[in-house]
Amino acid sequence: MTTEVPRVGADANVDEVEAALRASGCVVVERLVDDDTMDRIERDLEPFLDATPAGGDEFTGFNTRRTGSLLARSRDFGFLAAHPTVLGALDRVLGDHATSYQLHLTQVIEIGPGEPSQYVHRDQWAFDFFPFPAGFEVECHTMWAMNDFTEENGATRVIPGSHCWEDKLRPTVDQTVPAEMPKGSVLFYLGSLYHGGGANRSTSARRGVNVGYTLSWLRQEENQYLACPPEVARELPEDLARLAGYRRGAYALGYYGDLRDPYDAVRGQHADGPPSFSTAP
Ligand SMILES: O=C(O)CCC(=O)C(=O)O
Ligand SMILES: [Fe+2]
Repeated sequence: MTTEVPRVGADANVDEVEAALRASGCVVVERLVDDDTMDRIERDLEPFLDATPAGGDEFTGFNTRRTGSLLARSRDFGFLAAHPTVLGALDRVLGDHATSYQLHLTQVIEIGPGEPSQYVHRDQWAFDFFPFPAGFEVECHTMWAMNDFTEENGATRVIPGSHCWEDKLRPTVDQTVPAEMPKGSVLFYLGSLYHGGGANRSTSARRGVNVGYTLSWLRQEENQYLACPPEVARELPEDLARLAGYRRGAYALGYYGDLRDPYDAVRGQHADGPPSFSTAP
């Protein structure tokens, strides 16, 4: 029998979120942001959501739309991406074994009515199925409910505890449980957790804001330098631009030009100013 998804309230401290995430590979933090915040982000993104085509294969979903570049397309999105509870938990589960972590992808996933369940997978398979050592977490995702997530409308389905399972298994949907949650809640799940999008048997779309994070020495799934180029990143708070990838991932990783730190490109200091490579990443 599969256990339920652990859940905590919005007032939970980082220790509680970390403990659940380490034990189960997933956790829901209920109503971490208010409805207005989700509504503002949805309003910013509405034209892009409407213009997004459905997926072109079974994995992305023929009745599912994925709208990316969220940093560039919604000012309020940054509040989700850098929410203190999220960064606090990531500092523990990713930041404990890497110099830093970065955004991996930003997307609204809208599962339309009639979409079947997505196949159950590990997100870290994106790294060409490299067999990372068990317990060495390279990726963590958040899925924010833009509307209520129910079993009927396609709430993300997870297998709590499966982050400890062997790699390259093919669990079935009946081994999963739905991460039901009210609007404004967030589901955390490690890149090693077996999960998948749920089937939408309702008559309306399920919208979730999926923000992934990965160790800074790995390639990002969504290319942030194209999704959020320096002239756009310049409008963001510095910490957020750095989180997007405008910083070195370790001592020498990601420099450009004459040993410059990537954030210099955001500042527009390529041509002059002292070299910045000697500083900490
Ligand atoms: O939409 C969802 O609930 C999950 C989607 C997912 O796991 C994926 O596309 O990798
Ligand atoms: Fe996934």
